[in-house]
Order: sequence, then structure tokens, then C-alpha cells
Amino acid sequence: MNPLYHRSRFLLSTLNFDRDVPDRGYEVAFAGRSNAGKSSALNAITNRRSLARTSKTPGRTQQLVFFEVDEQRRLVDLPGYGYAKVPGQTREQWRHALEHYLKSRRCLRGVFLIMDIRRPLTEFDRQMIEWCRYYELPLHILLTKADKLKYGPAKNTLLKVEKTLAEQAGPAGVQLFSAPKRLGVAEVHAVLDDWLAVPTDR
Ligand SMILES: Nc1nc2c(ncn2[C@@H]2O[C@H](COP(=O)(O)OP(=O)(O)O)[C@@H](O)[C@H]2O)c(=O)[nH]1
Ligand SMILES: [Mg+2]
Repeated sequence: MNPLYHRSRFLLSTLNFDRDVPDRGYEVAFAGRSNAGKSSALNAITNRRSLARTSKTPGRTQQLVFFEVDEQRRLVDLPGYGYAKVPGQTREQWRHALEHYLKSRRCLRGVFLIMDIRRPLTEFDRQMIEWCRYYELPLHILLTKADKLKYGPAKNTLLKVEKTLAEQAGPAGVQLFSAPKRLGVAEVHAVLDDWLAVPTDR
């Protein structure tokens, strides 16, 4: 239980974050391929049934959705990249918007990457991992829908992904997660506590 994140509320969704959300305080971003389970993970983390769907309107999939934890801290739902059917030009815009955010956002403290445990490390996931490495952003991976696999296969995937990351991406956390079972929520809260810690005045 971590009531801090349970107080999160929808702030706004926008394409133009530079203009609409001042680059102050602290942010943690959530990225993932469409349908990986990002909204469900956000809802589990904030203990809401539908926080992350508040703004889920067709045509708005390219927007960044901001949630306020408190005055200084925000969670950001990044565009769910990876719809197979989007035209190449739209995909390029997504890529550009995502990279611009990761590269320029000074208040960004870390990135959660949500992967469906049955389809880990897609091309899009690898791109996100590469950007995080390049821009020196802390990265923590959720292998979600872990309830869809038995413990053995889930654990094997966890070990495989950890190995790949260690070889190719440098330090990153990886864990199992399940929204309906609330598996791994406490671990996520601990990472958030770490990344969003407000330095004490000295
Ligand atoms: N069994 C199971 N299903 C999940 C889990 N997380 C998401 N789903 C389902 O996967 C689908 C996509 O989830 P959603 O959160 O909307 O994905 P998003 O597009 O990444 O935001 C929905 O049908 C969810 O109910 C999970 O941990 N376990
Ligand atoms: Mg979603």
C-alpha cells in the first residue's frame, strides 16, 4: 500500500508538452507498445479502476497524458507506439515526439517500459531501451500479464530479459507484473519512491 500514488489525478493530455506542462518538479514516464498493458499497469499502481483511461479517446493516441501525484510530481503515459496498421509517416511522428520528450525533458527522472511477458523485446521496446541508454535515463521494465504464464516460464522470460539487458543496455531493473493480481505493485512503488524522492533542504 502506498497512498501517495493513490492520490494521483488526471492533469491533461497534450501533444505539446513543452507549452502545456512546465518542465519543473519530477516526472516518471510509462512507455509501451499498444496493448502491452500500460493503462492497466498505471491503474494498478494508482489503485484506480480507470485513471489511465480518463482520456482514452480515439484519435488521441499520440498525446502524452499527464497525471499529478502532488504539486511537484507527475506520472506520464507516453503514446502507445506500435500499432501495426498506422502509416509510416504517423509512426515517424510518434518516434519523433517520443525521442523529443526523452531527450529534452529535464524533470524526467526515469522510464518504466511495459512489455507483455508473452512478447518481450519487440523492435519498439529495443528502441526505447536504446534511447534510455543514450540519454542516460534510469529504466525499469515491467513484464506484465505474468498471470498468463505459469511461474516457471514467467521466471525464464525474466531471466532471459535480464540477460539481454545486461549484455546490451547496461543497468536496468526488470520485474514480473500483473494488473489483475496486483503482482509487483509494491516493487513499482519502491522504484517510484526512489526516482521521485524530493531532495531535502540542507
Ligand atoms: N491477464 C492480464 N490481462 C491484462 C493485464 N494487463 C492488461 N491486460 C489486458 O490487456 C489488454 C490491453 O490492456 P491496456 O492496459 O489497455 O493496454 P495499453 O494499450 O498498453 O494501455 C486489455 O484487454 C487488458 O485487460 C494483466 O496484467 N493480466
Ligand atoms: Mg493505454
